[in-house]
Amino acid sequence: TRVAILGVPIDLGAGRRGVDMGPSAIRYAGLSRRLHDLGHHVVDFGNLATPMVETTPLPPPDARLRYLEPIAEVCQRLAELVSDIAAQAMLPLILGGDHSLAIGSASGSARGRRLGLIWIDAHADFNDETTTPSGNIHGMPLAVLTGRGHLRLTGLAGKTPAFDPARVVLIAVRDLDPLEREALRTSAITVFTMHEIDRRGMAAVMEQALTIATRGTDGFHLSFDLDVVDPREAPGVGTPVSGGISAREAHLAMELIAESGALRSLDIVEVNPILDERNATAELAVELALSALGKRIL
Ligand code: DIR
Ligand code: MN
Ligand code: MN
Ligand code: MN
Repeated sequence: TRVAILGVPIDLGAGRRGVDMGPSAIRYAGLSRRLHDLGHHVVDFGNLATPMVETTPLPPPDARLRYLEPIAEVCQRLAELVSDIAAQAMLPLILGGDHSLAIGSASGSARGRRLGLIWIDAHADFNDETTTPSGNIHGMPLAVLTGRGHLRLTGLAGKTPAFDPARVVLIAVRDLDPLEREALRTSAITVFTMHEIDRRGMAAVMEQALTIATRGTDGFHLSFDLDVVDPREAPGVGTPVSGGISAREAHLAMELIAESGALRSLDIVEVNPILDERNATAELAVELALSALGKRIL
């Protein structure tokens, strides 16, 4: 496969600083070389230009969509680029950065084709400006991509919603805000919480998830938030939540995704080097990307 790496060093969507350094940490952990050794043709497009907190006007303290304009502008450019990359038959691999960037990457990948969406995250990222307790846009991308949110964000795929909720699956969620939870319960998104994973196992959950994301679609986009992994194994994330999946379960999910042959684009997001332990979380991110792109033990 021809893999196009693209970094998005943004942290305006998160409540804590530091995920803007994620793309560097993941590259430093050897992403490009190891994908090449796996047999892929790798092109690194470098980083998208992104504004930083220090040079961006502060949003009002009660803002419900913090940094909307700069985030919308970044996501618009990102959507164009991802769409162009996909049109050249390359697989976009987007490195974050906070999860707000998925509004751009997933929208761009869904332009001109019908994709499913697999969202692997401790959180649902299903808030909008009326349900958010934080105002942070990284808590909103899944809502935006299924058609709920600010108009500056919902139209980037050239269609709204960018993804049909019936072809969207959320996996390993364990931390929901009260109003976000109600919105999720009434949506057509399929949700496999930690409860379903504990009960049925990752393999059975992924098998069903892949069926949902691929039925009648041209493949799917994967958005992987490192905070889905238990903080004991992935400490370098901005919003750790205990009781997560193990690194092995995460690998199994990625291996089954690779086996499906239907992965069209992926995000690896929310790696925070400031909070990490000797780059362990970035190294895990690389290992997981390799599994998603076909690495096998034997
Ligand atoms: C929370 C946190 N639900 C919010 N979301 C995070 O601010 O909306 N997503 N951390 O990854
Ligand atoms: Mn080569
Ligand atoms: Mn997330
Ligand atoms: Mn998360």
